[in-house]
Amino acid sequence: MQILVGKIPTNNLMTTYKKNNFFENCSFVKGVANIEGLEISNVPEIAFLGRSNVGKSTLLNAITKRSKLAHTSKTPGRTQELNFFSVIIDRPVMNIVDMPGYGFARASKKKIKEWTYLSKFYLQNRPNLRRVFLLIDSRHNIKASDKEIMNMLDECAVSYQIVLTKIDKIKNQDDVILKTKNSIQKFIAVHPEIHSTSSHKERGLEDLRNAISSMVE
Ligand SMILES: Nc1nc2c(ncn2[C@@H]2O[C@H](COP(=O)(O)OP(=O)(O)OP(=O)(O)O)[C@@H](O)[C@H]2O)c(=O)[nH]1
Ligand SMILES: [Mg+2]
Repeated sequence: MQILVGKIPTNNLMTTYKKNNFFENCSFVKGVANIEGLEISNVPEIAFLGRSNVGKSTLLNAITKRSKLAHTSKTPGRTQELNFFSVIIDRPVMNIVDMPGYGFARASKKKIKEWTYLSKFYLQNRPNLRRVFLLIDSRHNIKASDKEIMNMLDECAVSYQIVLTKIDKIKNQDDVILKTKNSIQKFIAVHPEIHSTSSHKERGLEDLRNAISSMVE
């Protein structure tokens, strides 16, 4: 599809993009339910990954300041496809992918198998994927299912970074960050810096926006 193909902008263009409220130029492109639906793209891409209900879709809405861009829900298993969004400023400059969550026990075995297959295929075969933002609920720390994903990302050398979510729900933010830092030490492809965010209270969002938009430079 035309919309997903574009050139990497130069630094000067990036300055213009920042002035133009980069993330407000983000729109939905398509949902992909199987590997046949994945299209090759040379536009820098980032993805939001994490356990079901961790707040991926809500975070996308928060950073784009568009409350209805991605569908969110109180119940886990809301996002059921790889949802592609694109920041378009004259031409596509970045793709953002909101992924289905893992660890959702109530979905059918068939559905879980399909999502797992599609997600793994996507993560392992995406040359334009600049970084995966791996969201961790700040109340729950890194679980076995997260570690499984981190090992897989390490094995296929996909760069990823931890984003703590829902920090409005915790009191001991520094302790949680320290604990998380300790638990990621033995992983290889993980970015050492941890983002801590609250979509509801708009905390940590500007740092995350800067980290994401710097990837088009
Ligand atoms: N307190 C609080 N709740 C949040 C925050 N971000 C998301 N939530 C809530 O967490 C729930 C799940 O949010 P979603 O964004 O749908 O989660 P998801 O990771 O996209 O879930 P799946 O699509 O099922 O994988 C919703 O009820 C949100 O309102 C936050 O910063 N603080
Ligand atoms: Mg979602």
